[in-house]
Amino acid sequence: MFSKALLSTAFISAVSAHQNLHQLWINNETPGYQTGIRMPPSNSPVEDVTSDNMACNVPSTNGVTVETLDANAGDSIKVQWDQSGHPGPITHFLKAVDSAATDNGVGAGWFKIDELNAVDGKWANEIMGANNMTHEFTLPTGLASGEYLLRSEMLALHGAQTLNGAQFYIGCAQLKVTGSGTGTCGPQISIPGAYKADDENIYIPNVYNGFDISTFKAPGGEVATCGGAAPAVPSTPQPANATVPAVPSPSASAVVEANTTPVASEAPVVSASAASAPAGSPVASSVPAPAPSSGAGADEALPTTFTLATFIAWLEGKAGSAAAKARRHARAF
Ligand SMILES: [Cu+2]
Repeated sequence: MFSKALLSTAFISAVSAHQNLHQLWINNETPGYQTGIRMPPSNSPVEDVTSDNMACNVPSTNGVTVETLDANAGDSIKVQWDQSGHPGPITHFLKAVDSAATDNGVGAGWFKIDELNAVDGKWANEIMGANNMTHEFTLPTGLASGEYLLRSEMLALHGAQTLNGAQFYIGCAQLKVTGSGTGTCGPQISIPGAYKADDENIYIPNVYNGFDISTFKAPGGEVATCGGAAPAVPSTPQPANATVPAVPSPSASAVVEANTTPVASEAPVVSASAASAPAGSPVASSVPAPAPSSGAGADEALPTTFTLATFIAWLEGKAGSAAAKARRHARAF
C-alpha cells in the first residue's frame, strides 16, 4: 500500500509540474546549467501538433547565443528535465543541419534515436523521477560528422482523453558531432507533420479507463538506423523504489485561459489496444476502431488494482475536470 504521505506528495508533484529540459551531460560531463540548450520563454507545453513550435518549442533564445556542444558519435547523452509528475514517455530525435545555431528545426529530416515508454507499469517520467529527472541514451555510432539539433520530447498524457489535450514538452540542444558515418539515418520524419492530433498515442479516450500503458509506443516512428549500423540501444532504465521527489519545480503562476477543449464524444474513437502499427510515423493515420466493449462509461473509475502512476493519473482526472484543465492550459503569459 502507498502511504498517505507518499500519495499526497505524488499528487502535489503531479499537478504542479510544467517542465523544461535544462541540462545535459556528454559522457558524464556537463557544460553547465541550460548551456547548449535553447531555452523557451516559459515552461508551458505545446498542444497543437501542427504548430512549428513542435520542432524546438517556442523560439525565444536566439540560437546564435547558445553554445553548440562538441560530441562524438556513440557518446552517451544524459538529459535532465525539471521535476514532473506528468505521465508519459520521453523520446529523442536528431536532425542534421548546416548550422545548429541558426536552423529553426522546422520540417523534414528528424529521426528518432531514443525512446522510453513505460516499464513495469511506470511511465518514463516516473522512472526519471527516481533518477533525479535524468535519462541517458547514446548517439548512434553511425552518425556522420556535422551539426545537429538534438530534440528531447516529454509527452504528458494526463489530458490525453480529450483531443488536443496531450501536452508536448520540448527542448532542443545544439550539437557538433564528429563521426565516421557516411550515410543518413532513417526513417526520417517531419516535425511538425508526422504527428496528428488523433493519433492513437496522442489522443487516448480511455487513458483513465482501462488503458494498458504497456501497449503504449511514443510518437515519431521507429528508432532510426544510420548508414546500416545498428540502432542505438536505449539505456536500461532503472526503476528504483517508487521514490517521488518531494520538491516540485516552481511553475509560473499564470493567467488561466478559457478552456475550449473539444467534446470528446464528437471525436473518433480510437482503440488504444490497436497499437501495433508504428504509431506516429508519417504514414500512420488514426485507425478507427470499434468502441471498446467495456461500454460507454464516461466516468473515470479507478481500477481495483492500480499502479502509482495510474493513481496519479486518476487523481488528476478527478482534480480535474475544471481545475486541472484550466491549470494545464495555464500560460506564463
Ligand atoms: Cu504541467
